[in-house]
Amino acid sequence: MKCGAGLALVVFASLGCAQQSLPRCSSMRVRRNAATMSSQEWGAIADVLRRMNNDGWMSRFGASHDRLFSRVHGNTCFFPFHRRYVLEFENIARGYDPSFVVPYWDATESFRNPAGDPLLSAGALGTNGQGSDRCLVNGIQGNTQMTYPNGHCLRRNYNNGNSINAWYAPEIISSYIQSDTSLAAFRENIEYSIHGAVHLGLGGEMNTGYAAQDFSFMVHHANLDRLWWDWQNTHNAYLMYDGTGSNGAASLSDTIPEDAAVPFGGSSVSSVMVLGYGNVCYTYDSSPNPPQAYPGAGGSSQGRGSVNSASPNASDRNRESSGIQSALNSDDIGRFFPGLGGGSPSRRRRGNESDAARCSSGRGGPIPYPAQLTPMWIEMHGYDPERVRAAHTNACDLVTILNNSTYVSPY
Ligand SMILES: *[C@@H]1O[C@H](CO)[C@@H](O)[C@H](O)[C@H]1NC(C)=O
Ligand SMILES: *[C@@H]1O[C@H](CO)[C@@H](O)[C@H](O)[C@H]1NC(C)=O
Ligand SMILES: *[C@@H]1O[C@H](CO)[C@@H](O)[C@H](O)[C@H]1NC(C)=O
Ligand SMILES: *[C@@H]1O[C@H](CO)[C@@H](O)[C@H](O)[C@H]1NC(C)=O
Ligand SMILES: [Cu+2]
Repeated sequence: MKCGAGLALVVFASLGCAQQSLPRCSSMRVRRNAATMSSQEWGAIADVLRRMNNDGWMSRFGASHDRLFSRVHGNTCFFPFHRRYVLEFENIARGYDPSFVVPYWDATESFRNPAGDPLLSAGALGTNGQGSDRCLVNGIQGNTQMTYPNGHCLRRNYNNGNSINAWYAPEIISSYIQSDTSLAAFRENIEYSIHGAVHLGLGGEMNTGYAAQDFSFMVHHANLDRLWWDWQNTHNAYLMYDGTGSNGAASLSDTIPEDAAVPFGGSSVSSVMVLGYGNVCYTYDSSPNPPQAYPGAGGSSQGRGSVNSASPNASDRNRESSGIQSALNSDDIGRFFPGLGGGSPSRRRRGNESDAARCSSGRGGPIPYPAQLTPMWIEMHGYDPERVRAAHTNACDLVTILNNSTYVSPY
C-alpha cells in the first residue's frame, strides 16, 4: 500500500509494490563470536551494563520487550523486531563506550552439556543463580538489582538443577538454513528450537517477558540474527518477508512494533532486512559480507554465500558438510541438507523417519535428542502446540537419521 511512496530512491519490483533501496553503510562494525572475547573485553562490557542499568536502560529494554511480547513472537516479525531491538541496544551502549559491539553466542557448540559452555562462567555471563531467589552472583551482571517489573535480583535458574537440558546440535540448525525455503518456515524452526531452548535452559530472568535485562538475551538474539543473515545469504532471499507478521499478512512496509520506553522512530521492516545498508551498519565475523549493491526484490534461488551451516568455524563447517555427504543417503540429504546436493547411494542407510516415541523420551545417541519446549513456555508465547510438536518431531527425525549412520559430528 504505502511502500516506497514519495521516496526518491525506489526500485520497482515485478509484483507492483515499490521497494526502497537503502544506501550502503560507510563503515560497519563487526559482531564477533563471544567465545573469542578476552576477560578484558568482558570487563568493558560489564562496565557499560552497570552504567546502563544505573541510568534505567536495562529496565526500559526489559519493559519494552515485555509489553510488546505477544506481537513480536510466534510470527515472522520475530526476526525484524529482534534485529531492530538488539541494534537499538547496541547503539545506546555505544553512547557509553564507542567501541561496544554486541558479540554473538553460538549456543549450538555446547549443545551436549550447555551448563559447561565457557560463556556460562564467572568470567563471562555468569553461572547458575544462588539461594532461594536464584540470584546471579557472578559474571558481568553478578549481584545486580533490577527494578522492572518490581525490585528483585537479576535471576538465573537452570532448567535441570545445576545442569541444563540438551540444546540443539549445529547439524539441526544447518538443516534449517538449507532446507527452509520460506522465512516463515525458518522462523518457526528457529523460534521453537534453539531460541526457546536457550531461554528455558538459563531460566530465571531469561524465562520471563523482560528477559532482555539479562545480557545473555542480547548475545543469544545476536546469534539468532546471525542465523537469519546466513539463511538470507544462503537463499539470496534478503527481502523475503512472508507468512504472518505482527498485524496480519507480513509486509515489508509494516512498521516494527515499538514501545515508548525504547523508541525505534517508526522503523519499517524493510529498513532492517539487509545488513550493511541504511542504519543497519554491522556484519558478523563468520558470515558473508553484505552484497555489493542493495538487493532487488524477489532475488533468485541461487545463494551467493556458501553458508549452509550454523557453525561460525569454517573448518568445523567443512567437516560437517563432508561428513554428512558421505554418511547419509541422497533421500535424507535431499530432505534435510539440500544445499549439499546429492548424496552417495553406495553408502545408503535408512533412518527411521518417524521415531516420535524415542524423540520424546529425551534420550539420545551420539547426538542427543533436543529437549522440548515446556507447555508453560508454549502458552506464554501463544504458540500453536501442534506446530511446535511438528517442528520438534522433524528435528528428532534428523537426529535419529544421523545417529543411525556412520556420521561423526565434529562438534
Ligand atoms: C575451529 O575448530 C577447530 C576444532 O574443530 C579448532 O581447532 C580451531 O581452532 C577452530 N578455529 C577457530 C578460528 O576458532
Ligand atoms: C538404521 O539403518 C538400517 C540400515 O542401515 C535400517 O535397517 C534400520 O532400520 C535403521 N534403524 C533405525 C532405528 O532407524
Ligand atoms: C520406527 O520407529 C517406530 C517407533 O519407535 C517403530 O514402531 C517402528 O517399528 C520403526 N520402524 C522401523 C522401520 O524401524
Ligand atoms: C543410536 O543408533 C544406534 C544404531 O542404530 C542404535 O543402536 C542406538 O540404540 C541409538 N542410540 C540411541 C540412544 O538412540
Ligand atoms: Cu523476544
